[in-house]
Amino acid sequence: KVKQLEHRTHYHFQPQKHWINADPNGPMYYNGIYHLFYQYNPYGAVWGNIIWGHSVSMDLINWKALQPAIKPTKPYDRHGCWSGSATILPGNKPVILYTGVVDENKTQVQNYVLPKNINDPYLEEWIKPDDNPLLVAEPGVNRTAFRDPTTAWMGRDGHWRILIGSRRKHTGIAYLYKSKDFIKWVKAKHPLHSKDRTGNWECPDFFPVAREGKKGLDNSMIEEQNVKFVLKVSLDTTRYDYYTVGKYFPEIDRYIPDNTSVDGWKGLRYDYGNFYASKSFFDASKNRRILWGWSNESDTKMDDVEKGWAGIQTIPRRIWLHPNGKQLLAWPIEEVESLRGHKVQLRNENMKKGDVVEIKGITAAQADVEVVFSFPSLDKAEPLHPSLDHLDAHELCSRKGSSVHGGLGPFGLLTLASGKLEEYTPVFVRVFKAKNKHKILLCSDASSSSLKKGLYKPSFAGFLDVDLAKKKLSLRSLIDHSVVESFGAGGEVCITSRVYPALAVSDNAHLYAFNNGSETVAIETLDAWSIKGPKFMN
Ligand code: DQQ
Repeated sequence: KVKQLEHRTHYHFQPQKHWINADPNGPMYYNGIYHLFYQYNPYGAVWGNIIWGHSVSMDLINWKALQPAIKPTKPYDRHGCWSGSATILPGNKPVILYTGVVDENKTQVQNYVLPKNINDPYLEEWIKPDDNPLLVAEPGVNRTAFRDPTTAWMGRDGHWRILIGSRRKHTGIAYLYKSKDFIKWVKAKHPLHSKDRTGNWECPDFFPVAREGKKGLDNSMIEEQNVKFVLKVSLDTTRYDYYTVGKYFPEIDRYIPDNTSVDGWKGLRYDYGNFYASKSFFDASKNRRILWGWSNESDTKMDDVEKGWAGIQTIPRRIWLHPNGKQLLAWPIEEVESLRGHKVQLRNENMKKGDVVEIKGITAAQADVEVVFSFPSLDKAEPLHPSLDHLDAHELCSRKGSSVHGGLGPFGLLTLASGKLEEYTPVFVRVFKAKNKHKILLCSDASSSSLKKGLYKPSFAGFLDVDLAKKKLSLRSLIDHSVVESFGAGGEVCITSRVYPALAVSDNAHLYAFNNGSETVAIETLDAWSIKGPKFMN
């Protein structure tokens, strides 16, 4: 019981018990209500027996749990109701496409469900029309890697289009299917996109983004002026979501990533930490695009079983195109601020090398912290030794952790820390002088997060591409018992860590700011709030 409670999150979405691989399924806003469906095992805290759990909300923060929306009942989904998406058809009619698993070999087909009663504000019951399955893998398509239909978009020709994730040998593929009536689907001659040596593509997501501003766009707004496109895929071998920003050519139904977007393993990430099988949707009530992601556990299966639950959803994030046009920015939806309670703040506090400043007066295990650090110059940034120059951010972070002294940094926050710093999850910045410009590392390092053995404690990290002319860097962290979700430089790099401290739990958790670099760093502004638990009604 104690175990169940001490690491359970209080304001992140999770069902009362058992497993979710959240794969946010079919998120949508419909007639004033947000719907979230998720991959759920109703019998235990490990993956299996997958059905669609269903919850509804007016604000994406307080949730009401409903009965499961889709369960295996038919020959075409008897072995599992896997991931899928919602589309709102003309006439304001929602429809859900999902993957059904038909046999023990995991043969996959695509099915659809419709609300039983369109006037039920919660859309609680869903029916499976008789013309299912809609789509089976034709010869040449790998039927055990044929899943996760996207939200549909409509082309100029009035035909709907969807993507289905797949692979051919080691090439990841997003197959394109077209339909005039949403029932009869035909595979297009070419996939929308594919990439060799990426393996199976799960949960593809494809959507337009405005070139300027934060406004989100409906998936069918392909003809808008000044629009770019984003294609995200999930790579299952490493539980890794990457995306590219590019151009969609509707006449030939092809997508080509910009040359500033790397396609494949070195691609851009929505989040460099525990974040997988994400999906976005267009929120027509606030004209924004919202991203959900599943944050899996980092402790052992045995721990999950003992806790009685596994898997959470990250806080929904608004996403939009960075003014540089090369990547997305992501920021926790504004509604999370309604949970902010008691606040403390610091202003213009200098931290010399070795200083650790406690942020007292808030519930450090359940908090929201926003901080702007500033520094007088970049001169002390340590040169990046040529032998380290080729390392990716993750590797660099594991070698240059928060306690390894530097020049400009490491500085940042010590989250979920025990009173004597036996445990802490540092979220920090370290600036290196590289060949032509500075390399700015943002790190969320779980390696010191717990005294417990056997946990997965990765040093997650990404590089920030910010202009340091102003000599400032900002950071925000949402802390919730076993999760730390961090946003560097206004959401350029996001990192979610799942951690399970032995000492730094509940009231024994502390929050500090620190500097281990020889350059003095100022906490220009720091605002931290205790976060109240929203309502999760079962
Ligand atoms: N999870 C689902 C699949 C999807 C995978 C099965 C991604 O549909 O490909 O639970 O986590």
